[in-house]
Amino acid sequence: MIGAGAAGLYALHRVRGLGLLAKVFEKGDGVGGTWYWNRYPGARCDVESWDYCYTFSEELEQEWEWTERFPAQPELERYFNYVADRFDLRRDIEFNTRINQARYDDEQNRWLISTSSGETVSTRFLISAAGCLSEVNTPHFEGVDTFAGQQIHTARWPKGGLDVTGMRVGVIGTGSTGTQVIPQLAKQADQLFVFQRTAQFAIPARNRPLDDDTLEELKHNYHERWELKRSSSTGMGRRPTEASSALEVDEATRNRAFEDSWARGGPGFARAFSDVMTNPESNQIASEFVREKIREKVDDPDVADTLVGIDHPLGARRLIVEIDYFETYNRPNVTLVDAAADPITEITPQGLRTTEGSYDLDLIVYATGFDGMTGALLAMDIQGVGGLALRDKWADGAGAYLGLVASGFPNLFMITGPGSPAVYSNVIFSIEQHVEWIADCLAHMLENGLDRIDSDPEAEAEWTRGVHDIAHASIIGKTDSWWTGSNIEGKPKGVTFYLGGTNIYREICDEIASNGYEGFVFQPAGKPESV
Ligand code: NA7
Repeated sequence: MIGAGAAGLYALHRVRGLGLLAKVFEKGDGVGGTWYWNRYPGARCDVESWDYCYTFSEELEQEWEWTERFPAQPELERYFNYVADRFDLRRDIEFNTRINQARYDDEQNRWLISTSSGETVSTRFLISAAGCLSEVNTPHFEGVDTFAGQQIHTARWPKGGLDVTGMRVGVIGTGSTGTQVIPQLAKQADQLFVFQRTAQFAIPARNRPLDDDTLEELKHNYHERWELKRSSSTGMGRRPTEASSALEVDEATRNRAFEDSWARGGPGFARAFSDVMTNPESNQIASEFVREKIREKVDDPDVADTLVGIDHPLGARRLIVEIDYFETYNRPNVTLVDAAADPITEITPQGLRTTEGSYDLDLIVYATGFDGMTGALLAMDIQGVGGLALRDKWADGAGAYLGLVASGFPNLFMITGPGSPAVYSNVIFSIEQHVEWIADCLAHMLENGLDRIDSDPEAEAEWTRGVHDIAHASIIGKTDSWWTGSNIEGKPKGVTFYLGGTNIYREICDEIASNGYEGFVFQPAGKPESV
């Protein structure tokens, strides 16, 4: 298995349960994946703690006590460490080890894996739990190597922290990460310059500590919440609301609903009405509401204009959940630079230059995101049948049947791979669904003497077409962002995750399995196992 984040930990647990020998290779020196790497100040999950956790063990849910509505990185890292110990997972994880190459050997029907420690490992099955947001994107600027100060990507923040007291700091990027790190750095830095290329919608988190009553209710409602997660289209354990169209109600009613949703905070803002994500007129009304709220928070009207100069519909990019972000621009030590109107041209020994200005800096922080969905897989040299490189197979766009197995890459299961709901869902719940489906599939193979699974190219092509068709019909498919791969130069553009809903996706996966794994091709065990 590749990676000891949320997916790798659970996959190890389940695969062990089948009586198979398993080993996880993890490039970091600890567990937690995203929550191991992203330790920048302010790093916090934007899914509520009671949703962003495993459900496979009721004992685990009953034992673990979340402290906040939106858990911060240290708490999440503690959680994954707790899980690793609770299920005795560490003994089968090789830390500080990156998989450089995985090559399928047709003759032996085995994957031959080369690791950064020089080891070569042969395995029948390979499970990628490499993550959808783990390959860092650091854009290349002219002169980057000449900078005399320090440069750091947010996902590579040092474990011991970084004291920026008295520093002149530049932050590039105002996505979810930039929005979290900026208010924290502003408190310490002497001067903070924020380079914003695309203004974005952000909703207040209204984070809060969880009191005893809430915790007790959460534990008490474990089964109900699990059912709700399964039946919801995003894997969240919320009770469905009877929202109407934003156009069906009068203005006062509409405003009240938006105000209520705004007061509740969190990523569910758009659910105030049923059609914010589908009807451009409703979306426009919601967007204006948010713009106005942002304007109210910012003292300088010019700065406010730059922050609300948003060029896409609300929800077309991942909706940001913020804490004190917009208020940060009222601080005297914070300057917002409109990097769309005045783009960054180069890094200099002293700092950073834009078309119209130059900024002397001690530290440049890249909150510039990730090569999402496929980046981590393609960072490895993965070769399938006949030496076909995964990079070549996906040169014009990534896809895998159900997002689980890419044809020509037998016995390689991809947890939250391209073609599955992955990042457009409560990802940890999607991870559980994938791991359970894979474990059932492996059990089926073991019981039936099958030792090779591949996907049928036609079934894969049809599935991938369906994924694209749904994306084309949605506002997400029409707006550039990491969701469409357009943040990475040379990457084929397009949404690679399934937007049809996690509940429907689960039904399809289960139906395919119960129909004898339609669209997959198995081969009976033939040759004796090589050691
Ligand atoms: P994002 O959402 O991809 O944001 C990256 C930010 O970096 C975004 O504001 C980008 O501007 C900016 N960026 C990237 N390259 C450049 C260059 N060359 N110049 C200026 N600005 C640049 O990554 P995050 O880490 O914030 O969030 C990723 C996900 O993690 C998030 O959606 C959650 O799911 C958790 P752009 O918008 O491209 O103009």
